[in-house]
Amino acid sequence: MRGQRVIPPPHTPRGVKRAPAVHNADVAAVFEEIADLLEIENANPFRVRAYRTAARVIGDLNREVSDLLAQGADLTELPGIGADLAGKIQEIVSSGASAMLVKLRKHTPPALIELLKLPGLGPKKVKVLYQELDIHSLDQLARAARDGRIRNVHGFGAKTEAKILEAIAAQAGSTGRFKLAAAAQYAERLVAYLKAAPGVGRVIVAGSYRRCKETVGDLDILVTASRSSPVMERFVSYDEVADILAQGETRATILLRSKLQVDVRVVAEESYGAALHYFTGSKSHNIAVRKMGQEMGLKINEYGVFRGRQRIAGETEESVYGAVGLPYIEPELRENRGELEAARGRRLPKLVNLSDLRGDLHAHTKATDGHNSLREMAEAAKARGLEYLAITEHSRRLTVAHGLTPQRLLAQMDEIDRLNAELKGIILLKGIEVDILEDGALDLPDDLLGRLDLVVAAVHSRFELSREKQTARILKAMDHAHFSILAHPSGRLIEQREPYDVDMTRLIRHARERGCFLEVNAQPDRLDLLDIYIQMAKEEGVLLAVNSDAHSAHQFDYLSFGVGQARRGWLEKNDVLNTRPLKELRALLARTL
Ligand code: DGT
Ligand code: CA
Ligand code: CA
Repeated sequence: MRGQRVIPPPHTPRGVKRAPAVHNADVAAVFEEIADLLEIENANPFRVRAYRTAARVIGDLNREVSDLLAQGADLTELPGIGADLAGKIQEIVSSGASAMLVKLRKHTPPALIELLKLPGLGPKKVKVLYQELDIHSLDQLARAARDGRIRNVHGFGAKTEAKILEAIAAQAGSTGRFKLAAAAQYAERLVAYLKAAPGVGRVIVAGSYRRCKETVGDLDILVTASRSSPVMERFVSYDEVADILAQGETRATILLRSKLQVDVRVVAEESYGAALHYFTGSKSHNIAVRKMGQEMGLKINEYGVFRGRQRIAGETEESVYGAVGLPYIEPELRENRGELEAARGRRLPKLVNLSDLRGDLHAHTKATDGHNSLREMAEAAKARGLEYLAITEHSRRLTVAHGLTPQRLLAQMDEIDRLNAELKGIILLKGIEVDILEDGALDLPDDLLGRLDLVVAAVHSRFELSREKQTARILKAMDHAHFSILAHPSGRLIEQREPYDVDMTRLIRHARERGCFLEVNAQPDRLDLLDIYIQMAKEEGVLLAVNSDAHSAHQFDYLSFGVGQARRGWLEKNDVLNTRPLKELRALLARTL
């Protein structure tokens, strides 16, 4: 068999690049995709089935169909293959492609093709999701699954919903890193599981996770226990384990089904601080601290701080820092970006906490692309201890999100007035997330914007503009009399879309001159502004708003990730606009030029 293969079709001229060998699996895949796309198009079920049958027949052949063709075999002798399909097979084998598939792909929204690639989602389900929930991207699918909206769709249920989440996570995992919020879902369940092992003291996730990095490569879990073997046994028998990569007496590494890798280390209680410091990192911070120790004649490792053979610290992280003459440094600062100098000079920031937030200045309702009513959003914000919530729908230009026209915005403003008269313990602010148009104008009339409590403005189009044009566009928007906050200032979507090219330093300086603000958007795929620019904004004296950008009532949960990002940017309570009481906030917003 082998010797007979790869005979080029007779019409292939010498020296012309040949298409790579086409295998039966390739032909089958083309037919499967054709069947899927036909099904989404509501094609005749018999036609769909014919392609599926052909895919199976070719896929199961014990000889390469390209060999058969090269030998002049008649493919219509195969079960289920008529003249039409035989012709298509010939086409695929000789050209490596199918004109029919190319045409079908052109008709189908590209996002649906992406969804189809997700294991467990066939064309029937994709079609239902598209039609009933208006889902046309992987991101929207993930959001809907997390919000529990998929289980209510006919034919789905909670189990399918969970499977979808797992499949999405697996796909995210294939890029190597996990977004912090996704990692948190796996970490929390695993930590609770490990805590139940016999003899366990503390269980804490260290590494980049503890430093609140926007993505994590793997989880590093530290456990204190008198005996390590029960912890190790329990860890490797966790029900989400796909593979045990390493297993020793006090450490093990596993791969979860989601493709997230987890390291666990068991240490004695007396080494807790030293081990936590070591495994929290960052590596560069650790090396710098160790060097300080060396200069003082100390040895620092994951078991403790030693002078000669004597252990002088290590039970707590404070004791480790104390041994080198430093105050405690918060994990989010440990990137060797000036925190050691600041610690030496006793100039460390007192970082903002989630509980410092008094309000949220960016949220959507089902009037546009959110999922809950005004009242539901207000109640959810109140339940989280917030005192005010700005409703900031998209503006008309953003048609995919059913952006508001002036009339619809006016109607919502009236509704907010009515609701505010009724609600207790929470105040809704009238706002908008207005589009910054390509020329820097805002997407709604000035007089209308002037009647709002605040104007959040954002770029949602023309990401590809040159640095010069993009910068000029946003600077001009900031000059607008009613501009309050620049939302998700860099425009990046983590691992999906790079930031647009813009001179962030100029935007920050301009914000200071105009008396306006920048956002730290807490959505897990945004976490935008980026930490280094947050720090720069702080140094320039620009306040930042840590906003959820919630599209449903439980997305106020995301605020904790926004606060994590703010902490990575060294922000203190006073650097954050929405830690201010409402009266003070109103005064600050009114100062916007
Ligand atoms: P990741 O997982 O890529 O998001 O980033 P990390 O920071 O969690 O890195 P990882 O998991 O490789 O290691 C966890 C911590 O262990 C790291 O933050 C610092 C510490 N560590 C790892 N390797 C070394 C090393 O060679 N020297 C020192 N001093 N510390 C290390
Ligand atoms: Ca890690
Ligand atoms: Ca690790």
